[in-house]
Amino acid sequence: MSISDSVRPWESPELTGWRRLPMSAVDRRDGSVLLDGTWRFQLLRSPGAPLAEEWGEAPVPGCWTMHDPHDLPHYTNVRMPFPHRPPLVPEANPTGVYEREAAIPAEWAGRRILLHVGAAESVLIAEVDRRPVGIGKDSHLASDFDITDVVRPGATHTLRLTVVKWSDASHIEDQDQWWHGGITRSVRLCSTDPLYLDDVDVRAGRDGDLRVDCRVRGPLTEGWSVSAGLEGYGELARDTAHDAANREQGRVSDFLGEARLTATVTDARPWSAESPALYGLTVRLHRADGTVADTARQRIGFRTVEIRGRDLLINGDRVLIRGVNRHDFHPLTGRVVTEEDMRADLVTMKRFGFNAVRTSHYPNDPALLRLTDELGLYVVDEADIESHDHAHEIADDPRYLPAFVDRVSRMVLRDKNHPSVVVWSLGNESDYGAHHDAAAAWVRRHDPTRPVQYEGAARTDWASARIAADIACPMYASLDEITAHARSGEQTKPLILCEYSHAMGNSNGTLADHWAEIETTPGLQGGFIWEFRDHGILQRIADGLPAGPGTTGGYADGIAAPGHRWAYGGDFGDSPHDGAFCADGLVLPDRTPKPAMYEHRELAAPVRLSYDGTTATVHNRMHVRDLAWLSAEWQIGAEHRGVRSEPVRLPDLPPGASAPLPLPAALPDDGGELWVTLRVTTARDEPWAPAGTEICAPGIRLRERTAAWPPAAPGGRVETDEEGLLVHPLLTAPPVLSLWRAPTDNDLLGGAARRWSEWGLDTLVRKIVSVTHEGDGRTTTVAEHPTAVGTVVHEQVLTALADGSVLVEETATLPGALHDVARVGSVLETAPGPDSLEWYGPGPWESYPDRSAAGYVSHHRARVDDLFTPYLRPQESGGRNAVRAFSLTRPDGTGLAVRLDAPRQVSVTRHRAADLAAAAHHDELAPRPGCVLHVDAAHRGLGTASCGPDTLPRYLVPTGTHRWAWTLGAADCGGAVAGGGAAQR
Ligand code: IPT
Repeated sequence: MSISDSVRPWESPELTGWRRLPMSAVDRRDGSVLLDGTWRFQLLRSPGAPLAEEWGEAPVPGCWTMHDPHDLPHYTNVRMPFPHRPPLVPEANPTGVYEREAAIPAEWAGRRILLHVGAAESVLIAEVDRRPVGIGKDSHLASDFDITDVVRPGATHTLRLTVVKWSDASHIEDQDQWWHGGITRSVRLCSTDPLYLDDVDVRAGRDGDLRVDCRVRGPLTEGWSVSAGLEGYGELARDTAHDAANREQGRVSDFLGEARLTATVTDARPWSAESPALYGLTVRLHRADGTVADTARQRIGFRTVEIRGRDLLINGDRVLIRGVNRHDFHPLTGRVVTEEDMRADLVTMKRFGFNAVRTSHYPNDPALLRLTDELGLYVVDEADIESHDHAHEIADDPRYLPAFVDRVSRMVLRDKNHPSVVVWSLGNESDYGAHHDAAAAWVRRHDPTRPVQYEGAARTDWASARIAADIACPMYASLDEITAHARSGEQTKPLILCEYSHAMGNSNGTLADHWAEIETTPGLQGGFIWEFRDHGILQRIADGLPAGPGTTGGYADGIAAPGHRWAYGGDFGDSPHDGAFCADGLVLPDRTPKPAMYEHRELAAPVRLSYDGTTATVHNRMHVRDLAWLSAEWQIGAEHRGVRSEPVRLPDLPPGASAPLPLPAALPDDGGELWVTLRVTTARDEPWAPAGTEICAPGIRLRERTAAWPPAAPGGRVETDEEGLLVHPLLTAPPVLSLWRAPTDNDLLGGAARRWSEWGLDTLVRKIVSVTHEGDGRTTTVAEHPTAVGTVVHEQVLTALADGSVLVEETATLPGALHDVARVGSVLETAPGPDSLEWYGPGPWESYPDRSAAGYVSHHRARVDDLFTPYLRPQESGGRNAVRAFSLTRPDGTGLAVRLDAPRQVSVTRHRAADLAAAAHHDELAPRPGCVLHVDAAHRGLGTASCGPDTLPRYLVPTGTHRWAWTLGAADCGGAVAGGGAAQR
């Protein structure tokens, strides 16, 4: 019987590891042997099942759930995937056995040899030549085992890593994400001298004070020493007084040595997200003869984090936290992410104005923190603890106390030297118990330089003085609640939402409202959007399996290639499951930004523009940088004249300052609106953006429209059918009333969609009350639309205009019971052919009434297919807010042109709302040959009700009478969007 059979480490929460080495901040990759690649593999039914004769193969790192058909990904949010009470797990417990030979370098003779496993999910049992060498738990931190005694340098040994999927630890790794099994980070062999740096603890403040504490282990014969050099500075001084005091107090022994080095770097450039200045630090451990036994290299940054009153200060500055939550996710490899993947995630965040990331809900690969140090992102580093389903039972269950402290302390030990880490988080959604206080106490003692947060410790009392809550970090609190708290006089600490603005599907409504309050309300300091990326796994439709590692060409521009789809909960036959709730990111599974990213980018812009009627003013909104890294040009978008651009020189502006900006020289006056946009780009290469990358595009309106409505005099005849509906050669379906949209995830989970179906808005019935034709060809149709709670009366007046277009004037009166419909507007369908839309209004991005801060008013052009955002689960998509006019044309320029009486919500797609609502995935949708066109008098905001607050009352569609008017003409005879071409990017 093996150790594991008798101990059952997968059902022993008090066993957090066995013979696993203490965590350390010393990076041992240099000179190590990487064991990533193809390993022998078998998947057992349970940890006790016998091994088969035959071995298969598996990639390391890799999730077997992404390539082994016997155990596929399973998605649950809160619920555990099995009914067992903690710490128990099912007998059927997929267990992956990984094996390979490893040659121990001959030159490691006499050295200490370590086996390093980056991460394994969820229990790791390591053996060398069938001898157990250690056990590790915590699926998101490394385990290191000392294997010196069981290997021989120059020889080859068999490594076996047995990974048990379900364990007591699964109950505290119940994060909202796919369940996987596997070895998810790199495996290595490392070596050290017998005398080695056990740990190095760096403290570097913004004033340039540097302190390096070293712990040394090994044969500590008299005379060993440490030294260190800092790039651009030179050698650090030994703090002999500190070391002598240590010795006097009897704090030195023959198995643990401690030494402190210090420096005052008077000209140190502070590290910040805006200006992430890093300095290379090399720490050396010397033997008594002066030779170097061990070296630790690290890039460090000088920065100070403190809380003063209710402000979190970074280098003394109250920096607004524009954060996002990030999971380790990849659509082909599950939880395995490469350094390039991590860099791409972070670069995307930087390009879209984020300055902070929360490692929800576990420590990431150490590479992530090296990258946040380098690129400049503040990090809330979060421990791997979420006991959501059994939160209350576990938070005070003494069997789990060691695991809580273990997980938090090991994260802190590993990550403490990263300047980007500004806050420690004790985990997520695990109720609140003594274990949290125990872990917080450990952190306070070990690292008093950073605040500690845990949402659960202050859930009901944001001013709580609890040890685990330096920051009030609620999730999904409403804007009213947080502003009321900030104004209550009771606020005692910074309020930074750990999660807000749930990005599921077409979402992030009211982001601009949030930021307007945050920027003007002392005490509110930002938050972290939930979340960065949609967790859609690329799935082959034919066999239902994950496309898996190595698949190429499986997606592009956010869209799964033919024969594939983005899978979410339930798509692998997983049960119970939580459907598309894992698709709640700001970017699609392949990292294509959703339109909400542009909204965030503009709200977070380093440069802002204002106009007081005569003068334009540019504001530098940064804390550290001036404007020298940015270039700009004016884009002039006159309503009837197309777009042209003109260079502009940004003034020399220190952080926080403002200055007038000369407007473009010759501004057209064509009777229409006049907007100018300041297109701001990077002037030179930034580590996260090549020169020329667009950073923001703030716009200002210089003149309002003066032209009269309607744009042409009546004349001619309108053709209608017997129901009074327009008959027009460009249309296959005439304009009729629409009150519904394909429910967004917010509409569905927030309850609006259910109400709409109960009312019957999705199957609106039209009953004609009267059709009247006037002598001049005008047709007036009055129709009633009975719903389950009241009747909507719709009147449509069609008039032919002298320029050949048709004027459509409409009113719709909603009874009081229809207090929250999706939209009030017209829907029509065009004949096949037109495939390109040009519009005058905000753009180019998709926008909705409560998510419309990003667009700048200009002439925009896009292919119809590109207007539609492929949100993972098909839903309302592709809208453009505040459109003034548009033309929808074929490649030869012919098609239809629409002018609107006022800025209106418009959408042009290939799908009827009902098509979208009926489909669960995009492969089930057949694009229509023509276009489906919506022109809305009013359109409901998006809100974030799939998890959190719905939109604000002012973005709901009011009851009563709505009026709207528009003209429909041919694009080739006086088209709507005249002039010299649209904005192109
Ligand atoms: C919150 C979780 O912390 C996060 O992991 C995710 O599930 C998010 O919600 C929703 O997508 S918890 C929720 C119960 C508020």
